[in-house]
Amino acid sequence: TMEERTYIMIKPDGVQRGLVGKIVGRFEQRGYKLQGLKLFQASEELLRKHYSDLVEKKFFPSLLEYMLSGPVTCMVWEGKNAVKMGRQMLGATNPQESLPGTIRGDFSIEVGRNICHGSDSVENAEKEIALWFKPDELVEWDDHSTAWIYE
Ligand code: DAT
Ligand code: MG
Repeated sequence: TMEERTYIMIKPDGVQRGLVGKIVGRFEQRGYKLQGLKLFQASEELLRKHYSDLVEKKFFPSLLEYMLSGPVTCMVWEGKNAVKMGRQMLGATNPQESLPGTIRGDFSIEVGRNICHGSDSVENAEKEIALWFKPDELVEWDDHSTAWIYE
């Protein structure tokens, strides 16, 4: 449905490399609606929850160090098929397999510096939004371009 939401996060490398505006712009220009946006320094506790399915992986310590190395940019984007389209816009997890035209395919080379995160299911999107945002940080608003984006 049009109300589907996804959690997209620009990782510390994306922030440090000055890619926040470009990445926000891609979701805006596609027609997704911004519901929340903040620059945020993650904590280890939060990242252990966010990546709870990966804590046993051998790359987890380096993933944790990377994600703690500087601020991230947290976003909620809303629109038709936001979760699936969001993943498509990010590109494959490993930038060596990400197609040109995707965010990872255009801006990154290695899996350990892959610029961005996107929820992988509607259920996980709602969990991640609740994990990274307080309810009053999300805004309900009328987007007047909706009628020009959806038929
Ligand atoms: P995604 O970020 O595409 O959802 P994921 O949830 O499987 O991928 O993994 C989360 C992050 O962990 C990923 O963006 C980069 C890192 N990662 C995943 N697999 C890795 C690997 N084999 N080696 C190093 N880092 C990896
Ligand atoms: Mg994932």
